[in-house]
Amino acid sequence: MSRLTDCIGTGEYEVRPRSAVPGWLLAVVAAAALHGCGPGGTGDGSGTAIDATPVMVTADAQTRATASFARAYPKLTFDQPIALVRRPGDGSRWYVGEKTGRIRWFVDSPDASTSTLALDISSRVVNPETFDERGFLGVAFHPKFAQNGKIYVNYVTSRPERSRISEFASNDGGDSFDPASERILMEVNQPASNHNGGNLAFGPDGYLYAGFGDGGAADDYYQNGQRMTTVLGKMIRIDPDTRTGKAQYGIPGDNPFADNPVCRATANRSTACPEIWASGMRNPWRWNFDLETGDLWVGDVMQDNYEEINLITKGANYGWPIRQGTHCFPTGSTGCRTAGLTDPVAELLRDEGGASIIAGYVYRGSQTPELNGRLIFTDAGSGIIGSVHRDAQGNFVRELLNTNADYRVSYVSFGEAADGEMYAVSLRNGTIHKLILGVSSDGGTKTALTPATPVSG
Ligand SMILES: [Ca+2]
Repeated sequence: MSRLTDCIGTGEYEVRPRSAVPGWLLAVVAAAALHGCGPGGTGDGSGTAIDATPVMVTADAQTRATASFARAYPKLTFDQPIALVRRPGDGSRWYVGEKTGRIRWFVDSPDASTSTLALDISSRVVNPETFDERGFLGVAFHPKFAQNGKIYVNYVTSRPERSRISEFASNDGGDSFDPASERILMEVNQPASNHNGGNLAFGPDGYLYAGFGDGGAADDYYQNGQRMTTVLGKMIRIDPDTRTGKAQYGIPGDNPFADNPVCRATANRSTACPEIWASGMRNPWRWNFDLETGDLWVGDVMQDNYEEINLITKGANYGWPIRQGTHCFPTGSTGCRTAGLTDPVAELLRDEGGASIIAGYVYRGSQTPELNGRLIFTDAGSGIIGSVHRDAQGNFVRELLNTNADYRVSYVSFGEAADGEMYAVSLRNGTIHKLILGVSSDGGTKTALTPATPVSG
């Protein structure tokens, strides 16, 4: 048993490492400091319905794929990369978000050796040490970027410490972004350094989604998970192209609480925030839309024992801090409320390597058809790789594809290439890695492929 008490404001964690996993402590501390600590997922961009009580199958003995991360673009390293995105409809280059407050791009070629600085707002970002959940945390291109040149970023400011969602504009098609073009859409006070969420993505509906953690500390100390008068502990959905009232964004008319006045960073209010798409999250750090189905898959970083993969539907409540995974919280308690709460479709236990779940994309590539339609995930604390998919009966099946992955690397975010292949960034090493897949028929989860290029350090 290993116990991790994550999400303390200082980013310090108490861990009792498993002797069989050298380095666990370091890896978990690193991971938890960044994402650790956060529950829930929310929001479904497509309206795809799922059962309120998912049926979960966690293991089977069928032929399974194994997976590993192989170093890609070996001539390139970045400064604490946390995002890997593309311009809509363009596979010619990657953009890398760095936690220190910069965006760089490079030509998508295996031997790429240089990257170009496109935006530097590091002076506006709270000092982001490597093992700190604050910093520059997310970036998303407007779906009509080719026409309007706009991107959106999510970062944590200092004095006061707030999460900020801003728009920046490019006048040269994305070669650079003007730091003076910043339009602040939203700011949210952050009572503690951890659980900031940080991801941004446009749904197939054209709206901008964001995830916020519960405000930090531990045990939902600030009681935001179930509090509907704050966007903390929520998935939100806004329209950056319109304005509602005095807000710098619009409220989509079909949001669950669309008729309520917009939320403000510090305002006391009695009605649910109209920005909310789903609630009951702890720290929805990484999540993505399945471009084929529109499903929104959210990895919600949990506290003690059960990391969550959630499939988000409009208005659903994902339970934090009443539930953790498919269990009552606090761990070991019984008889908790379940009515009106939606459990995750899959969970990753602490003893399996769950510390800071990192949801990737639903694989839609062609190089490994046996993984088609599977949500790929990893964990920043253990490097474990797994997938979730629906079987023929509609049950959700979680499979662990690699339990021997390199826990030292701290993969914190995925990127989806134009051809559907999947990549991940290493916060710790500053490197980019491609998900390499193979097939094993041994039914065991301990057989892993050796990365094509060993990871150093
Ligand atoms: Ca939950």
